[in-house]
Amino acid sequence: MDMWYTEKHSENVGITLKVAETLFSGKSEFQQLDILETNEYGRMMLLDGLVMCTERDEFVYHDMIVHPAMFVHPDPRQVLVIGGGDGGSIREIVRHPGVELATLCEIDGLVVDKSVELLPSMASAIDGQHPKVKLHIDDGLAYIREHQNEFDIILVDSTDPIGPAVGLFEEDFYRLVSGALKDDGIMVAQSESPFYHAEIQKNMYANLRQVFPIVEMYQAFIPTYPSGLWSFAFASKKYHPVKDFKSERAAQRRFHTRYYNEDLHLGAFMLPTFVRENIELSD
Ligand code: AG3
Repeated sequence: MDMWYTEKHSENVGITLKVAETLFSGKSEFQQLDILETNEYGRMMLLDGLVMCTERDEFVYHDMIVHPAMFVHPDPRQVLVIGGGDGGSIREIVRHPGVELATLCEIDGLVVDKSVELLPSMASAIDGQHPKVKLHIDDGLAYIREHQNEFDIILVDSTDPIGPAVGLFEEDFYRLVSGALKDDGIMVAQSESPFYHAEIQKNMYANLRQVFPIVEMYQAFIPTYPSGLWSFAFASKKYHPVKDFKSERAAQRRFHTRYYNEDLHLGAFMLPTFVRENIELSD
C-alpha cells in the first residue's frame, strides 16, 4: 500500500511526500504533532499538518537562521531561541566556541520530548546533557518579559502565524524582544515565503521597522517549505548584516557548514525585485 502526505500550500497547490511509516502521531495541549518516516527526505516533523523540518533539508534552515547573526555580532555569548523545539537551531549555536549559554524557550514540551526520541540528529544538544544549553518549556512572550536586557542574539524559530505562533509576528512581541536584547543585540525570525506569504511579510516587516532601526530580509532555498523560496528577518539595534559583516571571521570558522558560507552570507541579502517591493518602506 502506498502512503503519501500532502501539505497544501494554497487551495490548489501542495507538496506530497511518500511516507514509509508513521513514527508518532498525537495531540498536545497546543497542537497536533506528527513525525513520519519519508522515503526521500528522511524523518519529517509536522505541526498542525505543516512541515517543520525533514532530516534531509533541515541543514539549510538551521544554518541560515543561526549563522548570519552569529557572524555579524562580534561576540555573541548569550543566545535565546524561541520555539525551535526540534533542537536544530540550538545544535548550530553551540558550535560557536564563544557561546556561554544557549537557551531554548519552547511552548510545547511534547515537541522537545519527541524530537529527542525520534530526531536525534537535530535534538542532540537539547537532551538535557549539554553543559551550555538551558531548556525552558514556557511561552516565549512570558519568558522574555522576565528576561530583559540579557541576550546578544534572539532567534524566533516559529511555525506559521496561525495557532500558538500568531503572537510572534506582532509589534508588541518585537518590543519585548528588543527589550530582552542588549544594546547591540540582533533578532532573527523566520519570515515565511515571499511567494505565498506576501501579506504576512508586509505586516511583519512593517511591525519590525516600528521597533528596530535596522531591518533586512534574507533568503534561503528550502525544498520542503511552500515554494522552496524561504526568508528570514534580520532585525538589529546596531550591526548591519552586510555593512558590518567581517567575511574573514566567517571564512575562518572552525566547523563545517553545508549551506552557509561567507560569500552566500552576502548573496542571501540580495533580494528579487518583487520581494524588495513588497516589504519596502511605504512612506
Ligand atoms: N519553522 C518554520 C516552519 C514554517 C514552515 N511552514 C510551512 N511548512 N507551511 C521550522 C522549525 C524548524 N526548527
